[in-house]
Amino acid sequence: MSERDTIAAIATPAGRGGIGVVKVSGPAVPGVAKQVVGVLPQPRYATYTHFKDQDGQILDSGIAIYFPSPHSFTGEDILELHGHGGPIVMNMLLNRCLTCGARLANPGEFTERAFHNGKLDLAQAEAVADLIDSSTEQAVRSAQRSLQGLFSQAVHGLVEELIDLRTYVEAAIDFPEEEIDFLSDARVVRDLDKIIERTNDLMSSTKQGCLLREGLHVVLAGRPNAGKSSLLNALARHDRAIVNAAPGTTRDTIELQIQLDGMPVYLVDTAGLRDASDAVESEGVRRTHAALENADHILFIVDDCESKADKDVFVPTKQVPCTYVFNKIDLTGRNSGSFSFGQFDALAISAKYGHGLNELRQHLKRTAGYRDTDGSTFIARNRHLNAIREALQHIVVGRQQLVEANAGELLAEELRLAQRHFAEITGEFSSDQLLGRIFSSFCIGK
Ligand SMILES: Nc1nc2c(ncn2[C@@H]2O[C@H](COP(=O)(O)OP(=O)(O)OP(=O)(O)O)[C@@H](O)[C@H]2O)c(=O)[nH]1
Ligand SMILES: [Mg+2]
Repeated sequence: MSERDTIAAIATPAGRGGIGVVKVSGPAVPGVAKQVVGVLPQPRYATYTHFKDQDGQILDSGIAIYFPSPHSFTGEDILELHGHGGPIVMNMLLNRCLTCGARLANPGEFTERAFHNGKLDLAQAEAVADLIDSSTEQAVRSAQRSLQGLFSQAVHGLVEELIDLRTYVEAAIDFPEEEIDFLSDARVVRDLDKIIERTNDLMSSTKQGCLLREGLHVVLAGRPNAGKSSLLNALARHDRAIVNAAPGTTRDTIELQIQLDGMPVYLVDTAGLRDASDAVESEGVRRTHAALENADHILFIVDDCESKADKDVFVPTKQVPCTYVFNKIDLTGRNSGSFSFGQFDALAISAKYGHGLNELRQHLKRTAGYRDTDGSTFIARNRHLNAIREALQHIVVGRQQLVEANAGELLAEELRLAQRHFAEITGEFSSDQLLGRIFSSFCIGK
């Protein structure tokens, strides 16, 4: 572990701005401050000062703030130098700090140190990155709640209940002479059922949190000329893709992001599915299939003017929601709205005139399981969802062991494993490999 190193990085984005900040964290901070600023600034006070190079020449002027350990973001001594936000001047200031005993920080290293020093748990550390990367206002608010610890508290609450139950079950196993016949005790099953219910609740809030972070990938596929590009433009409310009466207009996949009440949605327009007439089109069709592989939801667009025989041309190869969208109802006179089409949900719309688009938006939200966010939504990652799923699985199996086989030891073991999965979320039980992967996905200076 190189935790005793002193690290430095530019904390503000690359480019030009009114101010830029170089952040230094670690035991060499007082030394760096004395060399660059001349003195160690008074703790937590904004001190206007000159930043000097090794020859005593002024590099820049700005604000220096010193946060002594342990009351800082990382828990270590931190020095922030707020100078002018130009790329060259910022680099000169950073290099100056590097020659005074700091080394360049790795991606996410400030947050990683905060985690190791107990300032944040893992879910909160991830929320720092998610907050910065948020693409909707609802995602920001939810990331803020995760950062404040709302998600971690929910997980801890469940872990507390698991620990209580484990203590009871393990005591009964260890001291059989006490004659607590816990196996026939209805309390255990009752508690287990309560924990299962609460885990299910947590799972559904976590799913919502994942949607806010990851968004929903919706692929628009269909035959040439069905109106895929028209629908993309209508949903995006701007003229992004070329629309033309000639079939085979779109050849490349076109992706853009919209939001539906705070849920980020990535729309992918694709080349129409048919036997391609040239090499470029056939590459386009290959890309359509690749996009379909990565879809969370497929909208299969059908020209409602086509004869019935031509309509049923698509069956997804993957287990994802697929909705048939019958377009151009302004020409056929069909009413907008939803109905069933074989095993699929279907909607009737006119991309050109906007009929049925609200129903389509609601349908996408509903099938994704997205609720409008309220004051309790937190941001989450697929990693968290998987951990909760695994934990739930162990609890359910443990309950089964108890009810069907009277096997108290096996129940105790399943509860222990469930607890471990919950602990992966907050980082109390996480491998170095996982931690490395998480923090290295941050940017430098975070
Ligand atoms: N009347 C009517 N015409 C539509 C509607 N949607 C699309 N069109 C027309 O249908 C033609 C094809 O539309 P596009 O959006 O380019 O269709 P596409 O599915 O993207 O076609 P390719 O890119 O060639 O696969 C254009 O002339 C559009 O103006 C609709 O709702 N009503
Ligand atoms: Mg098109």
